[in-house]
Amino acid sequence: MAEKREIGLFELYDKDPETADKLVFGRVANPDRRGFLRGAGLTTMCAMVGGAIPFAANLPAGFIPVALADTAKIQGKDGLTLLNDRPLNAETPPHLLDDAITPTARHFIRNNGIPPEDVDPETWTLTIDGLVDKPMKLTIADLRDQFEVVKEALTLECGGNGRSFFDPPAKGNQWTLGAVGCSNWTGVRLADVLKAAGVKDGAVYTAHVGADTHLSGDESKLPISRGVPIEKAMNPHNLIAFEQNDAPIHPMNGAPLRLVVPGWPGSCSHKWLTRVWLRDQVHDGPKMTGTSYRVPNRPVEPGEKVDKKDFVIINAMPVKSLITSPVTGHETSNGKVAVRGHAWAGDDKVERVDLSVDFGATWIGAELEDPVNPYAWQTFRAEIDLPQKGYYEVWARATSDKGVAQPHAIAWNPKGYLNNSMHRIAVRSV
Ligand SMILES: Nc1nc2c(c(=O)[nH]1)N[C@H]1C(S)=C(S)[C@@H](COP(=O)(O)O)O[C@H]1N2
Ligand SMILES: [Mo]
Repeated sequence: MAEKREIGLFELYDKDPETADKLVFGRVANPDRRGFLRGAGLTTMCAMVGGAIPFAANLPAGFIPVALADTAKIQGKDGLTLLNDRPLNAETPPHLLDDAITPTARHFIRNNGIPPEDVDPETWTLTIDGLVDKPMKLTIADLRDQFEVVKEALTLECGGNGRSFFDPPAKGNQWTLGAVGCSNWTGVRLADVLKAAGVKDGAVYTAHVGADTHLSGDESKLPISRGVPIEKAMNPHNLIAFEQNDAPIHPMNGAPLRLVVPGWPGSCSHKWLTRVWLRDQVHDGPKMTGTSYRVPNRPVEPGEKVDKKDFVIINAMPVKSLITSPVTGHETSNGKVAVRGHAWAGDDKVERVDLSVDFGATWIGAELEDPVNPYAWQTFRAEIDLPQKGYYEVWARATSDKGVAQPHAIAWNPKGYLNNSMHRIAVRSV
């Protein structure tokens, strides 16, 4: 239903609830109540929430039924929470991220524009140009034939994951915890392809281009084009991927070809990839400049105004962990709680994960697995005794091999990036 509209339902409800109501319910609602809902609009709405809405007339104007926001009916995706429909943004509830390898159906989606339709993997090409000795144009078959094909589990996290906890709030997608995943990706090493093209001396930065289109419909504009310093680009774990979990990439995760640049903001991992351009300067494409994917060069007060010139590009993502079991709100009747989750640390390795059930007074070291390969998240687990009946919180704190640990509080920044404060879940012993 999103295709023919100029803007998304969420944005429309935000900006113009009356028009949104008219579109969705087939009539303009009363100022406070939707009144006598009937006709095609209501039928459509009932179909979308999966049943009749007996009290539809009481739903205040401008309210989107929660069921619509909660169940993203995106083909091939399962249980994601929809944050926006145009562009499509959906995250995964923590308990659905329990697997060591994130199933494709549960990998989050972050789109900045409109994905290409009817992509043909047979005719898709990737151009490597700019500061290279031999510019190249490669099909996916060429990539498979000419380069070593590798498969790795790679952690991908949006730079804005955790933004919804910012106070004062930061504009943008209100990600809670689930703009992260660790799927298996199969492809060729970006570094191998760049080496084959011959990186010239003056190349300092990559620029990534994809086939998605700008929300405005303006074909001369790219929705996003970011890049990384050449040193990061040459890291052997960056892949030009054509498979996700041993199958074609999900259309919303960048089919048929995407970059996976693990450890850095997800925005470096360009989807629907058509071109990697080597530049003699820091790339200045859309979402690369201004305050996009940038943070102040110093700690700032929550709410502080920061001059644009004091923003720096985010490189590696910070150390972080996520409790994936039990689900928050869990009740235990045997005085024990088995805790499990994953931890990751940008370009570094996680050295330990500690858990607390007494609001951080004491910590229990969790069992921590090695990553299956560099840049895969690491699973931790522990069984904890709860001393008496009552309410507890489980807090998780990962520490990297550089000795850097997750903070209690958010390091606030104007655009809401890099929230790696500890994950807390509620548990009751009953
Ligand atoms: N072409 C293109 N690539 C893109 C984006 C996009 O909008 N267009 N979004 C980026 C951002 S901000 C993130 S966090 C990741 C998300 O990858 P996923 O949607 O596969 O989870 O893709 C990145 N690659
Ligand atoms: Mo992102």
